[in-house]
Amino acid sequence: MRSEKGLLTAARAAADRIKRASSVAIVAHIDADGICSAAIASAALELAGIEHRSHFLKKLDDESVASIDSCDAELVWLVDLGSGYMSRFRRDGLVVSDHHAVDPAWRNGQTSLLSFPDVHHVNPHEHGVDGSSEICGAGVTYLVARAMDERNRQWAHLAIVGAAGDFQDSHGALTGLNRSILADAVDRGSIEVGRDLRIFGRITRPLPQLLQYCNEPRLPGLTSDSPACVRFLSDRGIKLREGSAKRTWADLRPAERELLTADLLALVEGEEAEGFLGEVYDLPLEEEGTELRDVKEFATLLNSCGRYEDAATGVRICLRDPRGLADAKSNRDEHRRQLSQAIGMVRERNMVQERGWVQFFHSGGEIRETIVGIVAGMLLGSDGVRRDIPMIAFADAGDGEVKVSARGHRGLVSRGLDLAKAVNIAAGLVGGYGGGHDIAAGATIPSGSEERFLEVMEDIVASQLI
Ligand SMILES: [Mn+2]
Repeated sequence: MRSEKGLLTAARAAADRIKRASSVAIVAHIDADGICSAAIASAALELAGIEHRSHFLKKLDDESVASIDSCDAELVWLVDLGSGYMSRFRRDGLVVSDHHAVDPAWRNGQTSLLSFPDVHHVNPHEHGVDGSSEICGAGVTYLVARAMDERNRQWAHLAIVGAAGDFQDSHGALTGLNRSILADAVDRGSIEVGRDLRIFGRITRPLPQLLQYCNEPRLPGLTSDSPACVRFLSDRGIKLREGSAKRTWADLRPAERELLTADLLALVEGEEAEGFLGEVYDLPLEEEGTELRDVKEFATLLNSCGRYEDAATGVRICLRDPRGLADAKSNRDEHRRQLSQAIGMVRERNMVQERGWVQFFHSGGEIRETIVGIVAGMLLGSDGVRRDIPMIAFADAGDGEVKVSARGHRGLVSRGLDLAKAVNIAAGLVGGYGGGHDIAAGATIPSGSEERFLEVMEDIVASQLI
């Protein structure tokens, strides 16, 4: 049964426990939501005067569970991860604020954790609240922080950045508990809600590039075609520069924005148009003209920090360290350079192979496993690469394991594609594990099982799309 009250009660109990801690180790996931979660947790502990440090993990596994068990901090606070492993921890002094699916062994009460009474688990699924769509890890962590001290309401906007990072706004607006957290942020003046095209790069991308790189949804005749984008804008009398500065979507006058919005909406058809026009979330307290002014751009910046093992810089940005952004930018430039190099390599060597219902490439050890999924997504539907079937990418992950990334798009999802389900089943059948979202999923499988994995994926994807 749905009980937001139950969730808030669990958050309150966790908050009371944290406030009694002498030292806390925060352990977070490295994506945007995890970084926002860690920032909220660390700000709350700072305010409470509790000694703390943060650690970031790509994923939980036996090794990280063991290091959490043996961690010498008095309390370990896991944020945006942990729920799926509840039955495997063996320690007292544990708080988990997470929104992922809960370990069924723990739910059934078959856990040794029952013999560790000092454990607090705050998770929406335990209270009938949907953790995949209506609250993220940073949101749950925010509920705990707010219960620790009302002044932590100042970080409500970070919970919204986390939600955007986890695609919880992808249908055009936030829903459920995210909306009440949004109200906290609006109330504090840290977020302004607007209605606009939800096109990535509204604040920082020059107009032609904004259109050229628009991938969700693709703009027929514009995406990936730079001269066409310039023509499209000049045909409509839109100036590309103001003095020497390149104009962005945010610089458009209202009449220009209305004109472009109408013409761009007319280009996009059917299911791909869903959520294209909707709510946008601006961050008026952040530095003007930077990606920190838009939740999507903010989340993307944090993701790029995480991918380059610099989540700590992401936390500094969240907490408004004035030098954080410059440091993150140099990381991000490196990230872009590696992406374009990787895409160039896959294209030049014709590495993409088509099968009936999936296409794939195997990058071996040549593309970092942390970016191979983005490469797969960017290739999907680009020149000469099919868009009617999902893309699967393999990258060696060391230790006899291969990292798998599968990418679709909204059009395929609305036809029934569910990559999380497909990847989870296929990985399980070849001795690996995986999951994710319907539109994007990942797995780790044993080296040498790629062919078998592809066969299973093909069967499942076929049954989803037929
Ligand atoms: Mn998350």
